[in-house]
Amino acid sequence: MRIKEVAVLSVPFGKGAGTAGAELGPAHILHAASLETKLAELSIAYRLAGELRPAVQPPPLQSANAKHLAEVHQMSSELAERVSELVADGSFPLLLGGDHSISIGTIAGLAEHYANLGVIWFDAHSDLNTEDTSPSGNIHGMSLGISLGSGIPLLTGLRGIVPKIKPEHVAIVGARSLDTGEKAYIRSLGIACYTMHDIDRLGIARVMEKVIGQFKQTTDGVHVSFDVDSLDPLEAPGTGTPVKGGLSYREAHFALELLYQSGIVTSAEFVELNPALDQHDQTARLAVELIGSLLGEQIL
Ligand code: 6HN
Ligand code: MN
Ligand code: MN
Ligand code: MN
Repeated sequence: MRIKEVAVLSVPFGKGAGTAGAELGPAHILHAASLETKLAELSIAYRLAGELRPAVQPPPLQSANAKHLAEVHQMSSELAERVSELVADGSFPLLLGGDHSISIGTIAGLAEHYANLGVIWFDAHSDLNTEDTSPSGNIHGMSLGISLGSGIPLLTGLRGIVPKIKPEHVAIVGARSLDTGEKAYIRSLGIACYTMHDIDRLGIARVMEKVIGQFKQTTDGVHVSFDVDSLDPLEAPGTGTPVKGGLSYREAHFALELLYQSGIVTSAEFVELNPALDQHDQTARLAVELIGSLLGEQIL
């Protein structure tokens, strides 16, 4: 990737998740785990672009099964605008979450610049629920579906582009906890979903080669949405919805190293770090290391 400058934007938002604490993520990535030290080591241009913190409490919105819809809507629309500005500036947006509902805003902002945006969704889950299928009502479990145009019109319609992304430009990596409605959705749209079973069978290298092959000719930008619960909880305990049997330390690094080498990535976000559940900032430190791999850190 030819990056002019990485622009780091903090999104301390946790109301899309069922467990509080993800709003503390950016502070821990920046301070406890020192992202700036890592970025400085990489000899790439970067700047801290501040944080997105909506000023006023929005009036509540009616919804059948979507908790904190008003807050998620307000955050998403402000984030979409900020992300769009960062891309217009020629920057590589690097978002620090926050829970995974922030992707709704991130992808809405990116979609203004990329007609064929690819999205690589590292996650134990697929976040493809709608109000009708969600077992929890937590919007962080709906964000990929919303970006694909399915779900609450207030959110799918952000910035007037519906859908933001096409099913053939999505790849989910690391899945191992899918709800019934999500499985049906994946099958009916033919979404590329590399489960942990696939990763066990093929190896992470082959999986990432397939993803890169899927996107290389057909997308005009690629966003990496990295939910830290894609990682095995033994490596990354600091997250609200941990699921056993996830990506190992090296599988995660290797996947991101391969993405760096591919040169296709144009933006990224690291989400679902919950410092309140972390152990001695282990997960925050791993997130910073993984950002290093995605941005070109090499062993030798
Ligand atoms: N995430 N599928 C579950 C739900 O409540 O919809 C879990 C979602 C987790 C969302 O981790 O970003
Ligand atoms: Mn997620
Ligand atoms: Mn998840
Ligand atoms: Mn979660």
